[in-house]
Amino acid sequence: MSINCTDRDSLEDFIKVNLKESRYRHSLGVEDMAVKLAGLHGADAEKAAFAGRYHDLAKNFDTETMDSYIRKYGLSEDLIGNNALAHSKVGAAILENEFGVTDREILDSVRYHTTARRNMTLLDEVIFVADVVEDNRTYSDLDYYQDLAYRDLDRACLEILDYTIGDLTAKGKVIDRDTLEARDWVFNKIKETKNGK
Ligand code: DGI
Ligand code: FE
Ligand code: FE
Repeated sequence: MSINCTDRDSLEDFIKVNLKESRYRHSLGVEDMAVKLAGLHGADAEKAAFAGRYHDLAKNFDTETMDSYIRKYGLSEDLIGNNALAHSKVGAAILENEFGVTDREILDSVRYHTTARRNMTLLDEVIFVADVVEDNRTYSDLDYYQDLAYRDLDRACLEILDYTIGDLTAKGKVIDRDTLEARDWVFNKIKETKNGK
């Protein structure tokens, strides 16, 4: 194991203690899918496994715990009371500050696994997509999105972002700026790649 992490055993205990059973299973599913996507698309499999396994470590915190971490690590006040957006930022802060994870790519892929962002790294894309297409997900189009993820990672990102933006819009929720920027960025990336061929 070449990834810096001061105490892997206690990190493992941390997710076992803090995650619900189904969320723990999802984490193992994201690890497996991230390794698979890394192999298919040329990302670092060891980093993909690590980021996949721990990406949701803060997901099941109660509001009080989440808010105390947001304050402790000086994260944006906008995250207060917003578990959906806060758990990825808090998760990255905990990995860095409490478990000595120093790998920037791993930390960023956890930090942006919910919203995505512009200029995503390959690892960002692997974790963002693996989160949505891992085997324990139960939505009806899962086969379609898995197949797309195996064939074309950028396209999978785009279609997931389009779905998420549509869904949040229908529910009248605020869409994070990073999500909108990610959508434009990957749309243009696909367009430019096609024009280059
Ligand atoms: O933690 P998971 O359930 O595995 O997956 P996730 O980290 O992608 O979280 C999904 C949730 O995040 C889902 O409820 C939609 C929400 N979400 C994603 N992008 C945005 C967002 N919520 C808001 N408000 N704004 C966003 O841009
Ligand atoms: Fe998440
Ligand atoms: Fe997840």
